[in-house]
Amino acid sequence: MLRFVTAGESHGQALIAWISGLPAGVPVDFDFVQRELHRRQLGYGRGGRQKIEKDRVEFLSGVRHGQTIGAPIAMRIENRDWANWEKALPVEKLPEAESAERHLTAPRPGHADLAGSMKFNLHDARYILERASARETAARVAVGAVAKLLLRQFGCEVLSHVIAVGKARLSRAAEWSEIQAVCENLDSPLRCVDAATETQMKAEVDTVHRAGNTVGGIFEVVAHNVVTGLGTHVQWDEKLDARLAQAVMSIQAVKGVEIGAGIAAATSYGSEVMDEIGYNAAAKQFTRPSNRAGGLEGGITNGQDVIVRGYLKPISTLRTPLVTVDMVTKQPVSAAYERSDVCVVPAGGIAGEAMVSLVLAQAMVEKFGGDSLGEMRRNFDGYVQQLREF
Ligand code: EPS
Repeated sequence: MLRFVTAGESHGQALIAWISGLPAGVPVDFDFVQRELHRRQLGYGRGGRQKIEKDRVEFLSGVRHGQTIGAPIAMRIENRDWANWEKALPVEKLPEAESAERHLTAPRPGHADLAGSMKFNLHDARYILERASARETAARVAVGAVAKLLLRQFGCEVLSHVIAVGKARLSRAAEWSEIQAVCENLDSPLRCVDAATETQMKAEVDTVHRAGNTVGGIFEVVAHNVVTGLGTHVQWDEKLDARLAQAVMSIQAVKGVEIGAGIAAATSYGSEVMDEIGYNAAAKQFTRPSNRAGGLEGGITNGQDVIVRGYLKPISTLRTPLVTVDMVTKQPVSAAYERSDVCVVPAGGIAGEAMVSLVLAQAMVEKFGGDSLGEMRRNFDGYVQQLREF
């Protein structure tokens, strides 16, 4: 079973990522993992924090001589900002340093601040927001990168692009080659495949930035070359579309998840939604003229690209703050503001790639198993042969 968890707070010493259940013998491309971390930090509309951090993964276990050994992999990502918070958030209780503590009692509407403080019975939202922060996605991207390395062994690649920022929206489908190109280009401001739409997206970011506001949007994750038959229709919690939806919904600020034509399909007729089936006898392959199902039918991958969209609300830390209530005095006050991103949609997409990769890697390990990559590959190859002979 492939499992992963993260630990760490936004302004603590470090983020920790842990993944277990990978077969032994998966080559680890360290530059690739570091590049994934770097990709998450990019994007037009990011805040001051990304100027402080230079996220890098240190592997602590489970990888030796450049490959996995089947043991749990632990990774550490240093928070450079810790140096500025060491006095405010010491591990020990230091009465002499109480004046340096940075309590936060004006919860931001939309953030976990108030609900979390009430639930944990803490009159300081600092303890909640430190963990609720999307900084945690750096750890997910680290484990996601390892999942990508496994998928890569079976020819599968997972990338993302931005299809909407505020009201600016890409009005056409993107080709896989376009998504590859825009992901290659680390100078792309918002990872949008269409230059004119990207200009409109940047204008949205500029407008809200000037107003002290924030803006959300939509990212689209595409998994290319996914084998037919991952996931199953037989139980609700084993359906791969449901598992993908949970994984992407769990990303901070994501409020909706769509698979394929998802939302538009609800207001279309059946003939406009389904992907007709053909057969290429020479290639011994079933074919589809379209992919509105987003690569999933009955909770099972059908060999088409898997397409998952995450809908992000605008982030809840506003420079022009909203009205809230102080958790201690119960008086109306302005919501807390320290610094903030204006738009995190490109970064959300990188977290989305990680989550989709992790779910696909889990499904691959479940279906093809094996303690070593060689054993898993034999199982995979035998199954692919079965598909060819179907
Ligand atoms: C983030 C780091 C955070 C925020 C952001 C994501 O850093 P700081 O709070 O120090 O500015 O920039 O977190 C949020 C969007 C949020 O709502 O908490 C990061 O590294 O991605």
